[in-house]
Amino acid sequence: MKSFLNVQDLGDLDKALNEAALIREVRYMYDTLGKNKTLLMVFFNNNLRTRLSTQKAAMNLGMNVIVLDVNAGAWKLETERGVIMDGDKSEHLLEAIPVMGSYCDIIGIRSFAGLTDREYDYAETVYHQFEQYSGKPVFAMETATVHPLQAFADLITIKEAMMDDYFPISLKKPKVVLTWAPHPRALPQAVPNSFAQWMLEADRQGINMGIGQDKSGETYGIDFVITHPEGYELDPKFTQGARIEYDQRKAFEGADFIYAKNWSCPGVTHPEDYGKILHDYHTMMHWTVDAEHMSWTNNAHFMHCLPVRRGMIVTDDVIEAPTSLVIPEAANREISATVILKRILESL
Ligand code: AN0
Ligand code: CP
Repeated sequence: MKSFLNVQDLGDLDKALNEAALIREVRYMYDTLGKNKTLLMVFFNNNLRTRLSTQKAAMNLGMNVIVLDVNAGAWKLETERGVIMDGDKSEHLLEAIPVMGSYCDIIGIRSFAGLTDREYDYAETVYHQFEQYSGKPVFAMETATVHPLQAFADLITIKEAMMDDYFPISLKKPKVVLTWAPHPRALPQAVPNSFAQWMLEADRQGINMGIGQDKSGETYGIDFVITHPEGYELDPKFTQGARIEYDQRKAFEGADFIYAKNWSCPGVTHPEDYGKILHDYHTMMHWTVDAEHMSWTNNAHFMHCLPVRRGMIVTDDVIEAPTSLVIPEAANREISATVILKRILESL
């Protein structure tokens, strides 16, 4: 694997999930694979889980790790071509990228959407510049439109929860609901885009989320539903084939997993609204996932990628409930990153 942005880059999801399960059990199985190989992580934005889990994953594989926090002491970087650089930016990304590439073997990139220029964000301009000019394999640690390490960790977490809930045999196809929830600041669409893309691909590939073998095949895959207020439609590039239910209560009925996330307007129907919060969040608090919302479900697990704002996205009791999966999800970021780095190392 030379690039990791979309679920298709990983290929067979059953194989990837089995690899993840193996690494979870025998974490240091490949601890010499990355000997004398260096991972460079480049952060243009804040993070917590991503830095720690990806660094840990690289260490599991015996790699060396260097980190660049672009906003903490590096030269301010220009990203657009054709500009006269007479402002505060001292260096162009087009020189900085090959320089960074010269010190490492693999590059991870965190570069959020600017949320002003839809075309620039959705073209994944910064990621593709790294791909083109670094000469090294690159992977997304949340870029403008995707967060595949998170979505892979979420898929692993759902499968593990299914196996715990229904052990020794699962004949159930899980109903997974992605719900929009209120937030005071405009957030990117990367997490919901990837989550939708991965859930739909898992369904398309008909992967067995439990461990049961139902010959009918009815239990394979995922029953995936998205619910959000009108105007927050995600880009069909990621959601093609998904069921959209504007009535949050109807969407929640019978759900096994509730995946909450805020996102700003993706600008699909109204490009001029791209990156905006469409309604004052005070008027949207009925979308916050609370105990009443969870009572509509099939005793669902609560999920969120974190960081999460309590009282906005979810109430304390729901996130603290034994059915909440937010901590295992974060822990599985180490597993998803180990699988991805292993695949990239194998292709060097
Ligand atoms: C980011 C986002 O919504 O994309 C990162 C999530 C992993 N969240 C915030 O900026 C709060
Ligand atoms: N979920 C996630 O990517 O978290 P951080 O932004 O804290 O890395």
